[in-house]
Amino acid sequence: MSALFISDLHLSTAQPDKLEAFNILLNDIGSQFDSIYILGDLFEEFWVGNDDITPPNPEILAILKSTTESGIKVFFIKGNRELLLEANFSDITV
Ligand SMILES: [Mn+2]
Repeated sequence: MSALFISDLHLSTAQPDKLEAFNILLNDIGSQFDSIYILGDLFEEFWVGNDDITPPNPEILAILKSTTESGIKVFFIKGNRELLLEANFSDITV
């Protein structure tokens, strides 16, 4: 059993290279792990709800979805950027 822990990526459209690195981390390197723990502040902009499709939210959600669909368990602990994130967040990432 192995786990990958990441935190404070603060992903935004201002840093597309970091967004691509996140994709590689989860969907290539992440395949070596049973579970991935995201320990807050995945987003740079404050999370305001599942219906916010402001970039890069759709890209980030697609990365999370493809990771969970591959069978890796992804756990998310809210950071201050995600204070409004609710339990139904998993509805759009699983
Ligand atoms: Mn932070």
